[in-house]
Amino acid sequence: MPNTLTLALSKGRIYKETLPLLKAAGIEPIDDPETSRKLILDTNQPDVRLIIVRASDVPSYVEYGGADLGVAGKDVLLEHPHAELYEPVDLRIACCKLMTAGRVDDVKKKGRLKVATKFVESTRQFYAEKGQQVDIIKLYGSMELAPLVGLADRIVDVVDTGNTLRANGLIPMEHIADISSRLVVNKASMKMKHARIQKFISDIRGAIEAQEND
Ligand code: PRT
Ligand code: MG
Repeated sequence: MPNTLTLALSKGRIYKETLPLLKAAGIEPIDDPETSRKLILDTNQPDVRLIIVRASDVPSYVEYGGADLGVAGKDVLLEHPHAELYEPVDLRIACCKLMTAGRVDDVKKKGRLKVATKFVESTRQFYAEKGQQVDIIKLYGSMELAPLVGLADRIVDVVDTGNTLRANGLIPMEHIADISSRLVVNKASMKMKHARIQKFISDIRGAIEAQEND
């Protein structure tokens, strides 16, 4: 839409951690997506609306113009290496690490590894850079289960406290990347709505700085 800004967010931690930044930038949603079934949320600013999508769908919505802007984890963006997107701001929220992990009793596994992950692109690149041949098994969730039932020797997943790994007898092994969420922008929107988007970006940058000086 010509004069509105549509921002794509996922429910859960990204929504929760983006909200204070939006608020500091003067944008407040009228409905709460955790309780409302609406997928399009109006805000107190008549020209800004939020859409609620799956975390892994944010790059597609923004690349193909379903949204002008979005917030996506770097882990998700790394899975879309050819996406035509601008990534102007590191929001420094939803921080975690992309890591390999495996069973405590299987640290010295020799031979070709089977690696289960939903992060196929990052995993392929990580092992290729090490010159290590592996078999990658694509999963969509609950990666921690794979080594426990013999589906895989290793997983690649995002880790915050490591509690989920530990609770399943797994330990983090190699650090692949530091992850935080990024503001992404549709390329055509950046041209067509340049002034409005630049204002949004500078408001958000101001909100991040204010939060860090708290
Ligand atoms: O849930 P859905 O399949 O729809 O998508 P999603 O799991 O990708 O979304 P969501 O909302 O869970 O995560 C959104 C983004 O948050 C991710 O893309 C990451 O960039 C970021 N993030 C930050 C995390 C975590 N921290 C995190 N801890 N994403 C997932 N986790 C998982 C972790 O894998 C473990 O299963 O949360 C669990 C708890 O982590 P520990 O290490 O504290 O136990
Ligand atoms: Mg999740």
